[in-house]
Amino acid sequence: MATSGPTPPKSSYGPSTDIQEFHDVLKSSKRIMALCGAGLSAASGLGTFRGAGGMWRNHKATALATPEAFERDPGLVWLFYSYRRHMALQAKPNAGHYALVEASKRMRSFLTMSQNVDGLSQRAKHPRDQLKLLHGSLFDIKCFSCDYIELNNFDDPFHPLLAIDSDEDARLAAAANNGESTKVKTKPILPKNLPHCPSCKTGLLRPGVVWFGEPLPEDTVAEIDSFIDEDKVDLMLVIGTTATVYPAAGYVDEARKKGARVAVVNMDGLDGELGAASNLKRGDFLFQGDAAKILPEILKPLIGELKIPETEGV
Ligand code: BV8
Ligand code: ZN
Repeated sequence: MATSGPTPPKSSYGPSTDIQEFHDVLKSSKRIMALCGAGLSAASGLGTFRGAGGMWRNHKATALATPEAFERDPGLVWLFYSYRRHMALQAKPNAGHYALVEASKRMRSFLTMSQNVDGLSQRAKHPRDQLKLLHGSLFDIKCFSCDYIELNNFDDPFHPLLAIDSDEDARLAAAANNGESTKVKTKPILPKNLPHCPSCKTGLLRPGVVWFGEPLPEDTVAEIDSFIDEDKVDLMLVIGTTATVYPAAGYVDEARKKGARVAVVNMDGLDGELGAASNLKRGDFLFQGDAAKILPEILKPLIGELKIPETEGV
């Protein structure tokens, strides 16, 4: 069946990459959600999970992010998180974080869900009730046995035994980055010498992050579900994430069911791993590149010219 006339424009059956088109959709959007991952903090110099092969001292990062790993060798797991606390404290929020903050201040019904535990959105003063931390924070400390929790502990190191000689780690990460296997002996730390819970006295303290196999914070999930149940969702931004970890990645389809268009901001394109956001279609958007550069651009109708605050509010 020969179809006469001009070939239909490319976006007629795939995601659009046209910022003007996106601006029109943004201007007519009343309720927006955003799902963020490690790529949002990449421009701040923090490695992603997939970056450096997702390895830390030749340990698979995801393998260390489990209660089983903590039971097996709490010292090793603590060194992993102490390294990430140290790196996150050295880092600064970037224009991507600040663009989301401005958008949230200008639109109350703009809800940001972050899988990041690095604290950078909080340090960019993201309105707290519009920021949902799905996987906890490196800077909250919990007890492995009782429900003791200490919020916002920024001690670096958290315990003298967990001091990070970041040059050693930077050397190792660099070696891992260019695929060199790094035979590193991490000095074992005896559990009895690790920080214990001031409340039950017997439990080991642990980072306040959600490990694989652990449920997300109930109150956070309830707040997100009530936002989704409340009304139509016009736009779902999927920023710097492979969207392969659940239930976080499941919110992309949840928003779709509420009528949302999906807009992906990622260094990778359709040939990359976009997980739950890979089935992009007509009406959706794909902006390939650095979130710190793209977010201020695509959110301009809402936030105007983004001004990065000199000092950082902690
Ligand atoms: C649970 C905290 C049950 C710790 C993290 C359904 C199907 C399949 C599996 C499951 C399922 N449901 C549950 C599971 C199991 C599991 C899971 O999803 N497994 C996956 C691997 C298949 N889920 C769980 O275990 C969850 N819990 O299910 O509990 C339960 C229920 C009741 C009672 C008891 C138990 C808990 C999951 C949470 C785990 N914790 N983090 C820590 O950080 O150490 S997950 C962690 O990994 C991150 O938080 C994040 O979620 C994920 C990493 O993904 P990204 O952030 O996307 O990073 P990544 O490196 O992958 O990608 C970076 C992206 O950025 C790339 O696309 C890259 O191209 C892009 N990029 C890079 N630079 C830039 C950029 N983009 C823009 N600009 C740039 N500059
Ligand atoms: Zn305790």
